[in-house]
Amino acid sequence: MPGFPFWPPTASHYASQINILFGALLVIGALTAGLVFFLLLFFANKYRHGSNAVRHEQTKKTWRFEVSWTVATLLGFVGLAIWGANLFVHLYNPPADALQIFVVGKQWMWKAEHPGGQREINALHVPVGQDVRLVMASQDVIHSFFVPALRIKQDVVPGRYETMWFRADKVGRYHLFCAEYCGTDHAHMGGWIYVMNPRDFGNWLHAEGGQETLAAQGEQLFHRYGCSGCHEPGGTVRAPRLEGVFGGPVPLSDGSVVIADERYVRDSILDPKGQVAAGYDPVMPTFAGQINEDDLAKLVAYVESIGPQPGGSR
Ligand code: HEC
Ligand SMILES: [Cu+2]
Repeated sequence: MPGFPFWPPTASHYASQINILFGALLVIGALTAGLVFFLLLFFANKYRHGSNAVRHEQTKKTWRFEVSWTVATLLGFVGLAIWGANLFVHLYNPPADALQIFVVGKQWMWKAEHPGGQREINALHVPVGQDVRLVMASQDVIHSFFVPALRIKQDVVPGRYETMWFRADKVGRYHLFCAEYCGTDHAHMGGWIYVMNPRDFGNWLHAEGGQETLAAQGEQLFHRYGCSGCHEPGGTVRAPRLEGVFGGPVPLSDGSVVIADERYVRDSILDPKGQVAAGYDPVMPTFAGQINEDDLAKLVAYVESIGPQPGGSR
């Protein structure tokens, strides 16, 4: 519905779907409320004090009618719930080949780190028509990453990664906000999402680039923080090699199995005793409070980069 004046721009496929869902909710809600209020007023008038409506006669039982309209509205609203849940689940199941960008919220800015090492503040450049996956963290308090034009909003809670994805389908510049009150300058925490055609995006990356990739920076940190001392051959401690770990199942000492995603790697660094890899002693020290979100993103990108290689094995 182009030009509908109450909507922010609609810049993704997902956003159009949300529009349709919103329209359906509005129409069905209005019809249901309209019917209820119509009946309310109709009967209030019919049986008003002094009207000559028949009051003493009990009409025949109406249970068929009551059951069918209760079931019909129930089914209708359960249907809406399933429709909405479906869209919601879609938002948290990114395609495997999505472009991955780390986003860190802090008082009072959004910082983004691209795989090629490009960094930006209060701006996010993305190519049109490509799946983009955001891995988001907060450096301090709860923030909320909100892009009305993409119809995405995700709270970012300190201490854990949140992920979300989108595919913008319209070139342009769209507002980015923080939608969770986070202190004095909350109102100014925001910026722009720049959706570019792929060639412009390539040029932008090139112009911003010239540094090392996120994973290469992560590799340096891997040595600087002493991770390599344990995780590479020749270490004094018996620790798992991290090559090929990412993306695969990891058996834990408590018998459970988890998939090694960004969140797992992050937790392994900040809270190593929380999930101990099976067959190893819980001797890894915690790095909580020593590594900031920017560096964590780099370390995670590094561990990810040495994950399963195409055609390689664990
Ligand atoms: C003192 C030695 C030591 C240091 C230093 C160390 N680790 Fe570990 N790490 C271990 C051991 C032992 C395990 C296995 C037990 C566990 O899961 O806690 C492990 C587990 C892990 C895992 C989970 C691996 C798996 O197979 O599931 C990751 C990821 C990890 N470490 C990353 C790091 C990073 C990144 C650093 C540096 C910031 C680091 N480690 C520093 C000893 C160490
Ligand atoms: Cu905020």
